[in-house]
Amino acid sequence: MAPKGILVTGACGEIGQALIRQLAESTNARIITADLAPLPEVIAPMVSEHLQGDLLNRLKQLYDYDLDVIYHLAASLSSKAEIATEEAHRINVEGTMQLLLVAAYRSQKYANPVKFIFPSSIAVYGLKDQEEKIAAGAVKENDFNFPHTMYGCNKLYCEKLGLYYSHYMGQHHLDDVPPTMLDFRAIRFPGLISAFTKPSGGTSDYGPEMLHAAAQGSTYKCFVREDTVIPFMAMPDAIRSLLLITDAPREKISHPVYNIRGFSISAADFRKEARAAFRGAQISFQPNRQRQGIVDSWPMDVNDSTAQADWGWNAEYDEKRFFEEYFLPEIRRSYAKKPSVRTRE
Ligand code: AKB
Repeated sequence: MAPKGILVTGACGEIGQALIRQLAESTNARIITADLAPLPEVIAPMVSEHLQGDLLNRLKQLYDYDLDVIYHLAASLSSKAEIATEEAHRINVEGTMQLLLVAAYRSQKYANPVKFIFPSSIAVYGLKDQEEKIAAGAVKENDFNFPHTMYGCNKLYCEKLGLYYSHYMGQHHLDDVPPTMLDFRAIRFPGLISAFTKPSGGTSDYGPEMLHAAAQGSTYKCFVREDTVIPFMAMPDAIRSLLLITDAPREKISHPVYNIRGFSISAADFRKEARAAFRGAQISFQPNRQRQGIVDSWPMDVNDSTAQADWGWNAEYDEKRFFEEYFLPEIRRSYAKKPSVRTRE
């Protein structure tokens, strides 16, 4: 049966735009969106209704919608959240908490568990130093849950809130007939890279920023060291993971939160790829202490075997396929008409 209503918060962000395109193509559900900003013109026709403004001011209205699935993408990302911690807490924690209450209320009232899909992040991990980071390798979900950032703390806590509202709220699991609980599912995303949009406010942004700058013929000063390694993922894989976890039967979801990975890559290797693809790409390294500290606390890689086992996850794009079959062809197409783009075929 087709879902009745899907809510996407943070609809104007990178994941939001890519997800809405995919949902509009693959479902006939009513798509309701929310964001501080108006929807981009190309996205607006795909959406039934857009709630513009602060999510926390639109909550009353949200209780009235017939929703099967909520993709709660709105967030203040790691670098921005470090500058405005209180605002980040309000957006990341208070916003999530209130939306969980909407989902919990609807699940119980209509005895139909609303699926609450939550993008968490590698920011929930906190490695002490380079030595620990290298020794840790690909981390598992329950390891190193000691975030160094406000954003990481917010994401980790919201994972716990999701587990609470989907399993334990009111301790009704101890009753003979517990009420229908919402269905919370979370994915910890690595850094994401889209060929169509550029990120802002995050710390993994140096990867996509460098590649987009090279494609546009602009110079780029990378704010982390050359030897920095964290996992990244192609945006189409990220969208596929959201749809896969949404569609997985509930009994297959053995964990409230899953790691997923695409490929781990160093900042130096991003530059190598950018230079090979775009003649004369001007990329230098000028590490920023605070932002470097954030990525140094994130793992080099994550272990996603639980997602593979539970809902058949496997990234389609490794590093080679990412550049050759997704990023370079798409970005060449999208910047093709701009004379400043000098590409090497
Ligand atoms: C960020 O850099 O804050 C995000 C993330 C890794 O969650 N892209």
